[in-house]
Amino acid sequence: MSCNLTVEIAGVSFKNPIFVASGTFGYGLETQELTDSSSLGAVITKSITRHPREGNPPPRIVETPSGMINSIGLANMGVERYIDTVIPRIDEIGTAVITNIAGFSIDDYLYVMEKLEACKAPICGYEINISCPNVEAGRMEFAVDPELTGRLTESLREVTKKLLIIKLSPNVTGIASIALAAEQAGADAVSAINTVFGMSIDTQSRSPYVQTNVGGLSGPAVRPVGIACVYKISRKVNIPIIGIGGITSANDAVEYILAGASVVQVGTANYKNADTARSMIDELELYLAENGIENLSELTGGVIPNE
Ligand code: RRO
Repeated sequence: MSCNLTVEIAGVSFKNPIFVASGTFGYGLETQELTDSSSLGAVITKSITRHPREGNPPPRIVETPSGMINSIGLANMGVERYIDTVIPRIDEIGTAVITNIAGFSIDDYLYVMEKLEACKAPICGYEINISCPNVEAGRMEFAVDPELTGRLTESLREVTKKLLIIKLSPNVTGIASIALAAEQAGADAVSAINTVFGMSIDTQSRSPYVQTNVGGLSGPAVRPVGIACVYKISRKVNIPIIGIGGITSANDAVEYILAGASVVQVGTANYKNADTARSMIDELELYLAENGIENLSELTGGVIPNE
């Protein structure tokens, strides 16, 4: 039996639903010796900002039970250099590229997007990071406020016809309300989740392991959090949901899809093995074949909730 893994989000077609998450795959060029990125559904870049950023002081990563805490602080090359050095090489990635944008004001986000639109960057869309847990200035201001999320989404929608995805934070009381605000303002999809606030302390030195004390927790430890967020969002919005958080196998991806995700992103697992996402594609095809499912879309939202 042949299974159809292709998925469409707002008219953009992807060869399969296995994407790699922002911040875990560089700009899509650094991993070429570690995996075949051309077989992935899409590559999401590290967040790009208006100006280059050094990020937070080290240590900025620590391993935790079934996961890790990061406090990178949005280190990136800035939009100018991204356009000069990465955009001309996008073809080498061999699959759809979605550029992740971060900022501290609506103006910041607009600046980066307008630059990319002006140079006709051959990317298929944008993932808008409103949910970085690791920067003090305007810390998650957009992610926690439906009105601000709506205003930002609306402003960006006016600038691009490309795919517009809003990446949500789990560190809020009502993630579905933020997703709804994004949908109503014209977003094509939402991604959920970014990392969960986390802290880990060395009991000898009494110092937190990351320099900023608190960071963002990711990996299998957060998978049930991500699945619950996707499930709650799917009850409130109609646009596609991109599931993220602790995915290490096709089975994990299927859990997200059953909860309501149309596609998924593999993040922290890339640090262990950058070939993880690629190897999940065959695994997913096997799952579909074994379960007599011809089209992946039949699975989306297929959870049978208890009464
Ligand atoms: O760079 C980071 O510290 C970071 C970002 Br932008 C983000 O969106 N999520 C995260 O866990 N870390």
